[in-house]
Amino acid sequence: MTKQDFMEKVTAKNQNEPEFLQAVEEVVNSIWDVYQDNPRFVEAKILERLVEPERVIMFRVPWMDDKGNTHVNRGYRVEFNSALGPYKGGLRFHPSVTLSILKFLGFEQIFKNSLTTLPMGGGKGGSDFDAKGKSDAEIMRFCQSFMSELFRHIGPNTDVPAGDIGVGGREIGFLFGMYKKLRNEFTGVLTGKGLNWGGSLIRPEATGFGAVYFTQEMLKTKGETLAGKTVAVSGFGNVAWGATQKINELGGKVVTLSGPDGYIYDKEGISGDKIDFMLQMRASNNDRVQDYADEYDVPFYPNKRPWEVKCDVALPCATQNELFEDDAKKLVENGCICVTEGANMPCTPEAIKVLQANKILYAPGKAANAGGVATSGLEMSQNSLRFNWSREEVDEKLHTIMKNIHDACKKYGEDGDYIDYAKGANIAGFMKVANAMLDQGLV
Ligand code: NDP
Ligand code: 2IT
Repeated sequence: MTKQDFMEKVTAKNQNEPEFLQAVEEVVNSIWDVYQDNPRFVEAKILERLVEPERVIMFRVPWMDDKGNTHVNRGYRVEFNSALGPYKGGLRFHPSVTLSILKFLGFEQIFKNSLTTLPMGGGKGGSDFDAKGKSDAEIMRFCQSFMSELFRHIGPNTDVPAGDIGVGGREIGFLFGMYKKLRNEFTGVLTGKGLNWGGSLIRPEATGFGAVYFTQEMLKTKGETLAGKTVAVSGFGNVAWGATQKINELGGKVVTLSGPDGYIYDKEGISGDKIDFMLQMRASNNDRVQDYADEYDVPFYPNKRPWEVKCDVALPCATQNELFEDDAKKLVENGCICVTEGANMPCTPEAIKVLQANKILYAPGKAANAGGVATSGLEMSQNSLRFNWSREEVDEKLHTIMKNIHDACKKYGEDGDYIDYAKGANIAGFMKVANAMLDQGLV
């Protein structure tokens, strides 16, 4: 079968799932040659099996608002692949959530989790719930209703959800409380838990820290560091917050943040109290980055993306498909040398082509943002040990994992004087999962 035949079959089977097909195509393009070079994989139809989730759970989530009105949302959990360990991956609560988006995220998670070297399979879940304007009590009732179905399908050795867009510490708390009540069990069934009830130090910062550690490793290959560099960040949520902290620590300057409403430009740099203000914006559920411009009297550009700003490094940390071909061209024109994906699949395939053709350092999310799930893996280990590591211990383990992911991508992606990190990440992630699937027979 040719690559085109394969993609045609997957497309026919998964119509109306553009994000999922985008993620599959990207992986298939990278691994096709390696796949063909391993007849054992081809005979066992590893790729055909890999693109089919092991299980998809879809359920009704009814809840009542503060005024007594009834609402119904749709809940999902995509248990994609358990060759390397229990299904592991976040929950996303956002009105844009569809099965296609959760399948793309679950599919990416398989390779990402494989790259961490920790024993975790791939999964993702969530709901089309819109937290905008909701009270804490409404969010709690929604989370409780969501868990009153999900609890049947998860467990510390089965499937371990965590946060993603719209799901942070508060939501994990409400979800955990309901799981514990229904199962009468205090276990490590979710990660991103509060520090005094089983959470790990550094987990909130981990995705952003990890993306910056990965950036440091990439810059090192060019004899560069983050000191004195201007960085454009998108989003203003959990990942953007962690990344902004670490960039400041390493002497870089973050000049932008963005939301669905536009972006802000702070030429003095986002540091100190301004980083804490990001937490306030995230918790306010009002979907606006403009609040930052109002608070600090800096320019706000409505309905625009931050990639038109002159920067050395760009860190998309908001959502999928938020950096397009034209944005990539602008970044190149403005002298940007490195693009690190903090979000999952933020660059479109056309944008990636532009970055790679111009030999810009480019790191795909499944490698660069793996620090979040890696630290979730460390949280699971601590829960099993019934013991907590110190901040320094977790940070050091995270840092080592990110360096190792960088080196694994380099090993499989090095091509002359350019490292194709996307290809490297896909091949390194795939090989482990494919071999594990072969070992475990036709299941
Ligand atoms: P948060 O909910 O904390 O923040 C998400 C940010 O992106 C918010 O600023 C949000 O604004 C914005 N956003 C969401 N949708 C859109 C949109 N359609 N257009 C523009 N902006 C948007 O989520 P996280 O920081 O956790 O997640 C950000 C990205 O990082 C996602 O791609 C996620 O999958 C990825 N990621 C997260 C990890 C984690 O551990 N949390 C780990 C690895 C990757 P608003 O909410 O107001 O819409
Ligand atoms: O996309 C991701 O890797 C996450 N949202 C984190 C998943 C996790 O299980 O910590």
